[in-house]
Amino acid sequence: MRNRVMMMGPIGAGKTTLTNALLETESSATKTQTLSYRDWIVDTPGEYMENPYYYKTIMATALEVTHLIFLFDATSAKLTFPPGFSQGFTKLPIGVITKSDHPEANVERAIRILRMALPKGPIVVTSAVTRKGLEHIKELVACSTTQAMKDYAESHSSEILI
Ligand SMILES: Nc1nc2c(ncn2[C@@H]2O[C@H](COP(=O)(O)OP(=O)(O)O)[C@@H](O)[C@H]2O)c(=O)[nH]1
Ligand SMILES: [Mg+2]
Repeated sequence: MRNRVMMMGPIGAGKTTLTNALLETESSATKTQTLSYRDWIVDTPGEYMENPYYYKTIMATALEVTHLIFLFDATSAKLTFPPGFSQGFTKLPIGVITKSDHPEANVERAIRILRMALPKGPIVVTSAVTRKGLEHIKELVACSTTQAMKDYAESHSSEILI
């Protein structure tokens, strides 16, 4: 299977904006109403994360991808994922902090909070505005094993790839 990723995160976390930035497309970031398959990315409506009614859909769709991106908004102080959430999936996890350019961003706090949901796996600090971190996401999705992701993260370790 060609490597593909599903975006997971609450409403407003920046899933659609990040998808557009990664694909360099201009699909309007109007509210995402349904699963949206776009090239190597599956964008999800935030409702899927916030309403247990959709958990089955999330689990079924996760089977179709190789990687899961868990997004966390750098301006937020509240984790919406359950602790250890990423470990409930057998797919390669990538944590992504969004909106690091925002004046109210607190990147250190965001990393600390997201780590609770993602005990293992790389965390990339990004901005769809400045395009910070986007190359790291593409490289990590190109990795097909946990070890390859770990090697990439270690060899490119910085304040934006943890
Ligand atoms: N400053 C800033 N704002 C962002 C960034 N990414 C998303 N946003 C804003 O956050 C809001 C929600 O984004 P959206 O992609 O629709 O979130 P979604 O519900 O997770 O798909 C929009 O107003 C975006 O413009 C970013 O990197 N920086
Ligand atoms: Mg959306």
